Amino acid sequence: MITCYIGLGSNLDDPVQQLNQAFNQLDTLPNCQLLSRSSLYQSKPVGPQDQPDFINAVAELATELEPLALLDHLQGIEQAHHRQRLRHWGPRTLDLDLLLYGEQYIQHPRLNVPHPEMTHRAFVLLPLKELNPKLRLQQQPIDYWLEQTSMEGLKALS
Ligand code: ROI
Repeated sequence: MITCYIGLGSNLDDPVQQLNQAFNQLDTLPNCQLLSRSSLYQSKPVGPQDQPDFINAVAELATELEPLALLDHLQGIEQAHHRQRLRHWGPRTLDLDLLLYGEQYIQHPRLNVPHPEMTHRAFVLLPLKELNPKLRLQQQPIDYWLEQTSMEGLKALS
């Protein structure tokens, strides 16, 4: 079993429900078990500002799937949520990003792990810290990255 972390994001069509459903779907993937789910966070969009705020969260998943097989399943869940690529960095019903896959580094045309942007994004770092405060990213404790990242526009939902 490998422990991996998946970032969830939505800013269309009842984002809270999109994320709650996605957590359940992650738990039902073959050879996977949802270990824990972070709180939900509301965040200002990174990228174009003329779109709704996002709801973000992180899932901790134990898996026996290989990374690309897991990616196929994540994209299947996105499709089930009618994910459409309307515009680059535009609004979406559901985004599932494979952030970390154990300690592995993966460089593949379809997949880069650790996720290249994750150390700069408060809406990823804060829920991730909730799940694993001792996590290290690029040899640094997660707090190192959080200290360099603006928390503006980010709030935990009850
Ligand atoms: N902005 C926020 N706040 N949350 C996201 O999940 C998110 N996802 C994206 C872009 C459009 C880059 N901006 C985001 O893909």
